[in-house]
Amino acid sequence: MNSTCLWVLLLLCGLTSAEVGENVVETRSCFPDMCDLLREFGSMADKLKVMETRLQDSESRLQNSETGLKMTKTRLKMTETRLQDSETRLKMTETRLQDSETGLKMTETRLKMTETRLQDSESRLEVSEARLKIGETRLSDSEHQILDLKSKERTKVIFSAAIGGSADVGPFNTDTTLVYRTVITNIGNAYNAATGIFTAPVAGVYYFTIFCHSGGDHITSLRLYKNSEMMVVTQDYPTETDQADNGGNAVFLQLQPGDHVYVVLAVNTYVWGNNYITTFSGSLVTQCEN
Ligand SMILES: [Ca+2]
Repeated sequence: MNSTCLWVLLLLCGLTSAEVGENVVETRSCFPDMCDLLREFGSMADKLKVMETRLQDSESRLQNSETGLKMTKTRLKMTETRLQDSETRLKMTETRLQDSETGLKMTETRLKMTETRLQDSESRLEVSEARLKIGETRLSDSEHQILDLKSKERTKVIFSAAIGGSADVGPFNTDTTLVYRTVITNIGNAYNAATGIFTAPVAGVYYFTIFCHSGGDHITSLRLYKNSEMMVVTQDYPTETDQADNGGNAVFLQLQPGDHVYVVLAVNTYVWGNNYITTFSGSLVTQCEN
C-alpha cells in the first residue's frame, strides 16, 4: 500500500517537473521544497524496494528453514522410533542372552555331572574288567587242571608178567635182561613182553615189584634197573639146608616219559621160570608234571 502511494507521488512529481519545464520561471519559484521532497521520496522508495527484496529473501529463507525444520523433525521422529525399536530389540536380545547364559550354565553343570558319572563308570568298568580277567585266568587254570586230571585219570599203567615156560633161566656168563614172556596184565601196553623192558609213557611215580624162585643150586640174583642205574636187588645163596631160594623186592620210582625199567639176571646166577612164581609187576601210582 505504501509502495503504491510512493509510486503515485513520484509520478506526480514527474508531471509537475514537465510542467515546470514549460514554465521554468514560475515552477521553480512556486515549489522549491517539492522536488527535494520528491527526491527524498524516491530515495525512500529505493530503500523500501531493497528492504522488500530483503524481506522477500528472508521470507524465502524462513520458509526454507521451516521446511528444513519440518524435515529435521520428521527425521528426528523417525530416528527416535528407530532408537526405540533398537532399544526394544536390545532389551529382547539381552533377555535372550541372559536366558542363553543361564541355559549354558545349566548345561555345563549337567555336562560336569555327566563327566563325573562317566569317570566313575569307567573306573568301575576297569575294576570289573580286572576282576573278570582274574576270573577268566582262574577259570582257564581250572579248566586246564580238570583236563590234566581227566588226562591223568585216563592214563592207566598196570602190568604183571611171569617168566613163563617151566625151566631154569641161567646161569649165564654175563648179565642178562630177563624177559617175562607170560603177560598177566598189561593195561597201557607199557611193558614189552618181547624185550622184558617197561617204558614209562608219562611222568609220574611208579611202583614195581619183583619176586623170584629158584632150586637152590646156584646163586639167585635179580637186579631192577632204571635205565642204566641199578635200583633194588633180590638175591639168595644156596645152602645145604635150603633146597629152594625165594626172594623179592619192591620200589617206588619217579620216572620221566621214555625211562626204561627192567630186570637183569646177574652173571652166573639163575632163576626158575614158569607162569606163576617169578614175576615182574608195575603200575603208575600218580602222574606228575614233567
Ligand atoms: Ca638160600
